[in-house]
Amino acid sequence: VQSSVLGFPRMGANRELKKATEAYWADKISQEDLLKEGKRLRLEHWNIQKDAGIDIIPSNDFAYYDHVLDHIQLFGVVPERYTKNNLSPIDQYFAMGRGLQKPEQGVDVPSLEMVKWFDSNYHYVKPTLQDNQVFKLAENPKPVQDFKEAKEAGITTRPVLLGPVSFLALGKADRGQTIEPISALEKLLPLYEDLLKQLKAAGAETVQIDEPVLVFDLQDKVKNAFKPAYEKLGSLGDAAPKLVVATYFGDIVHNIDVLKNLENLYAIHVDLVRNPEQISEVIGALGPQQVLSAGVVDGRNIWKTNFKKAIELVETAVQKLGKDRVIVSSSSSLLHTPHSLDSEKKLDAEVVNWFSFAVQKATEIAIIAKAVNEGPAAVREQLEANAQSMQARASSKQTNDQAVKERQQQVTSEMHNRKSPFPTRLAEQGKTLKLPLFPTTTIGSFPQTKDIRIQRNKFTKGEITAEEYEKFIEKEIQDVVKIQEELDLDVLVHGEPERNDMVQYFGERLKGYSFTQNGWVQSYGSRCVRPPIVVGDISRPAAMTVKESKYAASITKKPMKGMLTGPITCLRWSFPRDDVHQSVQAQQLALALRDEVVDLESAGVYVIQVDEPALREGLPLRSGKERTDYLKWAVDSFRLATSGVQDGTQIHSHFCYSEFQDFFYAIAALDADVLSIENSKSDAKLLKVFEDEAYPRHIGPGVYDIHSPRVPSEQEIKDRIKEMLQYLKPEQLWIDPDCGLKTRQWKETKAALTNMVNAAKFYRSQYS
Ligand code: THG
Ligand code: ZN
Repeated sequence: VQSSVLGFPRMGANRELKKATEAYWADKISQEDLLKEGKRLRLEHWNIQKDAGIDIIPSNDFAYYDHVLDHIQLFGVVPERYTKNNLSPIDQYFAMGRGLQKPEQGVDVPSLEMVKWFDSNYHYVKPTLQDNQVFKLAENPKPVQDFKEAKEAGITTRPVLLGPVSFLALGKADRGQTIEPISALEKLLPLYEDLLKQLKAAGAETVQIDEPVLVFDLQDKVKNAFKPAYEKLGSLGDAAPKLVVATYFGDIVHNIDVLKNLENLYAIHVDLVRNPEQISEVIGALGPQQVLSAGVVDGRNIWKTNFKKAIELVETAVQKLGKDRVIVSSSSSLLHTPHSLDSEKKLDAEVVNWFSFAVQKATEIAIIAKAVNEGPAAVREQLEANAQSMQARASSKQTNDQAVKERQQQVTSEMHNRKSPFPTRLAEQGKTLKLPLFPTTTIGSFPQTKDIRIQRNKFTKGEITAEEYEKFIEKEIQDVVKIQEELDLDVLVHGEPERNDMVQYFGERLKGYSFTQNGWVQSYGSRCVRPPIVVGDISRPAAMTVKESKYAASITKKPMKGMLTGPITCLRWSFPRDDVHQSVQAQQLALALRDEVVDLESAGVYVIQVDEPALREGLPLRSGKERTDYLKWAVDSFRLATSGVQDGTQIHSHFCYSEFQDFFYAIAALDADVLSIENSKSDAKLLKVFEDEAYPRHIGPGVYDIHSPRVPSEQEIKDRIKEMLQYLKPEQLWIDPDCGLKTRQWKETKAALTNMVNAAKFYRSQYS
């Protein structure tokens, strides 16, 4: 068997790529310097994999912003608004990724749309097609360049391409266009043929073509597109490299028929971490020569691979296919894991022995391949150490907390319900909160100024004392409360100056969690997150947010809103455990948050917002039992977290997206008293579902877009409210921005909120 990696993280051990791209954007380094840094990182990452003993090393997995965006440029799927200013290729590329405003040169283009990559926390740029889309292969295409670059360094790589069906199926028609992307397949295929020939001419023997959409339930026209497309690409024979079609993040059994009889495909890669059981059907579908690439090392999580299980799985394939027809691989690209454990100096010695980041995973893959090739004796030491680590983790005190397990057994169905139905609660809340019609609020965070980040860093490094830091935070809260009172907002927030990231902050305060120093994972473009790691049963040793919220409530007469991240979002934006079901972890988080909610209430905070922006993206990729099960336990965990309070306490939740069509029942089932949702960029018609379904509770659809510094006028906001009132009852409507204000500056924030409050007051006077 050979060993392979489907893709490697791009940022570098210390986020060098982030630093270089941001420096380039800020005109601090030249384009040449940026490209040089990219080249250095690619070489470093190839060498890491080579040294780990990987036989098949990927190229073209590197991207300066996003690999889908690379393909957008590679095939010339560039809308005219980005071509007309004669930008250099890389500036055009970044303009599509992040927009470009250069008023002095008359350039002002927004970015292309960015969306979540399958069910991960990575975002890709959506291919955006025109009705008369013309494709054009870039000169000196990047996949060929990168292949040659590696070859010059003495490494023959396997280039990675996003396959034509996935590239189109993941795209959309440009604004005002009606094209169905997949209908352009025939026009696109010749470019793939050309590209494959160029790769072959450069010396590539195999190419990895990713077709991850095969894990979805596919529309017929997409599904039917596969066979002819790959018959065509496969028919190039020796003029092209051999094709490895890669799928990940799910099983492909329901779509396996499209791969059957495609004898010209050299290999099929499947994710055997998510769906080990698909192995027999996939093997059964292979032709007599075809190779199975077995993804047995998790590309989406940080746990050490269980060598015994992985080797057994690979052996199953070897028994049926022979060693020559099996490749050992990562389940998906390692993009979703942090770079290396080597830079973690502060991790608990016990748990660090359970983890494996990208660099370590490459070594694991090589060891598994060696064990299969040469027999277990060849790697006895590694196998023994691995078995010990597995054993230690399973029986560790940090993994197992009896008290948490017992508490979970005592969870009853009543604990998922508020004391009274909404009308009763509303009446009580009216007494406690005394809010006007069209109440105004914000989503929670206020601008995270440079000063806040500096002070937090100083505190983390021990340069200021806890008391000094606390004083600083109190002062920030005072300022934010005062500003909100001056703006005359109705429900205030403390502004979250003490928080880094909405998930990391809670991870750092919960037992059962571990967090890294340098475990960065790319989220989009140059932006990274450091997901905390669920290592064991979760509980709350002490209140997490009460001090700040209580203080904030104590310095104002207006209602103060407490701010928490919901159980599903905490779980999905962490690295979860792989040894217990996610529903169990969600319930543990819910119980911890339930205590926090009740403590906030006891501290005099009678409005509590529990954010669940990741609820929607956690929806399993295919419809069916898994999805219905998820919705049940996800909704239950939110309800468990929020149902411990009295009727007079108002529960809010916030959602950063507006596709409610297929998801409405889950949102309604949360039973939150007030929902705030992102709506400012979408058609107000989307709110119709609330009317159609007679949604009885309160809703604050964002009245302006916080993602841009632009200040909306009072009139614009009034117009927006007017549209909303077509679908929502006046007594149901809250007035708030689209999302948190953390990334904004104070100047535009105050101006926008002033206009927002005035617009609310206008309608208040109209309706009272
Ligand atoms: N937190 C986490 N995951 C997320 C979001 C989040 N996933 C979805 C969405 N929000 C992604 N958005 C962002 C926005 C900003 C940043 C990262 C993801 C960001 N990161 C800083 C950077 O890369 O410079 C690092 C932040 C830090 O210092 O902690 O700005 O909100 N978990
Ligand atoms: Zn939001």
